[in-house]
Amino acid sequence: MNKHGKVVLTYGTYDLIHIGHIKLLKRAKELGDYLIVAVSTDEFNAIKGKQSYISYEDRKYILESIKYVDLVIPENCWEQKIEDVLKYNVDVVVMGSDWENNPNFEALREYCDVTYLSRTEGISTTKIKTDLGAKKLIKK
Ligand code: C2G
Repeated sequence: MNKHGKVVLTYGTYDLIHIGHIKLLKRAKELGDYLIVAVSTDEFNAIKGKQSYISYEDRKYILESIKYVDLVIPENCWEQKIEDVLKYNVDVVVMGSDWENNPNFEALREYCDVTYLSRTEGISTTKIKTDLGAKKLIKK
């Protein structure tokens, strides 16, 4: 808890923000009063084997513009999660169901609740990139 009430924390890359991200953030906020998003830095994305199209600074700016989001912090590594939970007095960590039972999140149950929410089907940053790439090929 913090002065705003129940604190929710979630992690992600949030590249090319889409409806799946927004629905996750909306439902995460509904679980508490204050939503913190730890957004992957470009360097951490490289560790995750991902390269985002939108820079960290711009992904942070976009997330800060979303009405469900109260604070955006950097996600620099896998290991920072316990520190984040303690530092921000987090009550619940929320992730999409593709992370269900992942040890990185299950380990947090000693410190806070952990909840997985269903992923929004039919949309992903990878699908957007693939579909746009394919369309470009067809146009030629
Ligand atoms: N998500 C969703 N529905 C989708 C796509 C994504 O609910 N169609 C959720 C994911 O489950 C995740 C969040 O939106 O909880 C952000 O997704 P990504 O940006 O793809 O995040 P990811 O690369 O999974 O990074 O330490 C954990 C990682 O940083 C998570």
